[in-house]
Amino acid sequence: MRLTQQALGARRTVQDRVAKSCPRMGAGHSKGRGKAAKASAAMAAVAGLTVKHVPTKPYEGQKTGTSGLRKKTKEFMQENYLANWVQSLFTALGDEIKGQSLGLGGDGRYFGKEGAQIIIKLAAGNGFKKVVVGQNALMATPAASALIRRRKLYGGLIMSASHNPGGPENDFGIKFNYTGGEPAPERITDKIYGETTKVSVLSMADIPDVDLSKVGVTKFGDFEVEVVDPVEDYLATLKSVFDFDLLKGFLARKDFSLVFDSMHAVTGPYAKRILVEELGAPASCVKDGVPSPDFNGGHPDPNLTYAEELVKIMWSDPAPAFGAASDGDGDRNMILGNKFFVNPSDSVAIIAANAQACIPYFKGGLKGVARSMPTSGALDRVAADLSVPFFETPTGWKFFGNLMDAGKCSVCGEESFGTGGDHIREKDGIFAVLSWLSILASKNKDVPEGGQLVTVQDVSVAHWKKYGRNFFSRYDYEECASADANKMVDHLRSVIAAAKPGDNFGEFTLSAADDFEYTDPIDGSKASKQGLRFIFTDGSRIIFRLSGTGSSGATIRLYIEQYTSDPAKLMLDAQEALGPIIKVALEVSKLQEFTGRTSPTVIT
Ligand code: VG1
Ligand code: CO
Repeated sequence: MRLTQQALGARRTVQDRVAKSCPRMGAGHSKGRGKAAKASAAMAAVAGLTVKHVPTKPYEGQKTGTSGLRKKTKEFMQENYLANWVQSLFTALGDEIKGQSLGLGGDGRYFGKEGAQIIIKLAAGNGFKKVVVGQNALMATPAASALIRRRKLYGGLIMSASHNPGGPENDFGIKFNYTGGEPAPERITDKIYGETTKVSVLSMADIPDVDLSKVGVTKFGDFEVEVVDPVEDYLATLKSVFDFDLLKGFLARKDFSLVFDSMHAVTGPYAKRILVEELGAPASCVKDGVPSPDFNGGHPDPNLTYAEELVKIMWSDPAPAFGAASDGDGDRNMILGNKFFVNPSDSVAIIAANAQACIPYFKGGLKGVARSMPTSGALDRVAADLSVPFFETPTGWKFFGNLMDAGKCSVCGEESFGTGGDHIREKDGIFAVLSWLSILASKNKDVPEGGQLVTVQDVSVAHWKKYGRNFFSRYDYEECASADANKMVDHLRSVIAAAKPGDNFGEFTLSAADDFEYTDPIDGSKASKQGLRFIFTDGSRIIFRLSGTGSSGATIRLYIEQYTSDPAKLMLDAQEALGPIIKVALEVSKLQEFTGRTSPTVIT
């Protein structure tokens, strides 16, 4: 092993940190010593490594939300904050991890590179044999899922706060994905939380920082770190799903053009490799394709508000035929046509309806489909039409994993710009883009160049004509005071408790009102309090939820849905069509009264 000057410097840094943290050992830590002794016995598993037992004290509130632990970057940068959570995870997993391989990467946000070094030392110190890490600590969330699956890793850690802004003043996050590449289920995240409340010692291998800028293997005794190209395994997975030749031929058409907005986040290198190098699109089609630690000061959330630059391009004249954006970690997507927005609830339904005909991976038909509860019922209609099983899960991708593992779900999605398939166990922004391009390629197969191209809008309108349209909108009220949001939720609970089927709410008649509860059909686990629902006799719905991904305050989400099969109404603007039911939602919740907010921060 060669140690560079930099690495030697880093070694001192680790030791300094260890020395610094020792004085924090108070009376409460005497118990920790006993644990440390136990830990050091177990550490013999990886030969040739010295493991330091760094005393630490629990931090409050290290509780996993909808998708991992997300906090302000500054909180994460406190001494041992990240290490405490990771150690708690490894402790929760127990002996299972000894001698295993761990995947690692992140969305490139501020503190990710430092975070990777801490995690590598903890992985080695806790008995992992190997860490497979993306070059420069980069790895899109769907790519991490693909990596875990392809390389049969024990699991992986993804450092990301997804669509939340990054940088020292904003957010950082981490989550664990399990052996199948799926986000850890609640039984694991609950265990991690339990450990974070009592963590007292960190087992850190005494090794220098690893150079993550170069692809290759570095060994420390029996432990090794492999730095990999973060696109490679993911690309191989996508090639097993899509017909790359068909896509390449389609993108070569002179009458078709596209723009992909990476929003200065992780998908830049993916879009360049996949769309440009593999599929032959011009390099100029990738917008803001260099990952930046603070996403260039932006909010890497692909919706009509935060991806406004892309929206401007798609509503200009002449506009490209196809536009897409993805979020910080590459699992969300927004699909646009020329002056046309595809609602994500429609997107998953349209992909499901066309999957068998247009995407080789699904050519045998779909095993089933699933959507999160607040997502519109457009997918339900496709499931009924295809006669395949349908599932309604709570918000968060972790609930789809069991269904997919059991072979009951091929395509699934969430209204929050999440779409995916069972090729991996995460939502997948580039999968959605390639799915749409496959649909367009296949529908335009017989259209001669210069002829009338079937557009994104044509595909969507044809879908509504066949199935009817589920108008859908989501109002987000970001960073409300938590106390105000909780009062509103309490109020809604009391309304629900008193409500009876047949009650009138404006022009709508109540069919049922409840707090959504889910029982996993595979393992029987229950998730309760997953969203307050008002379901009306015409199938319209009003849903309220508090976000579980924010890092401060409370974000209230209001979801509104109304179905029509009336051909005269199909082309209405969604906000216009939903006007009356939105009014009911605001009245019944007294949202303005409780929060003082007169308008939402983001409308989808
Ligand atoms: C939000 C979305 C949810 C999504 C989650 C993680 O959660 O509503 O559908 O799965 O973010 O997506 P919440 O609890 O804030 O509503 V990501 O791209 O942030 O990992
Ligand atoms: Co994301």
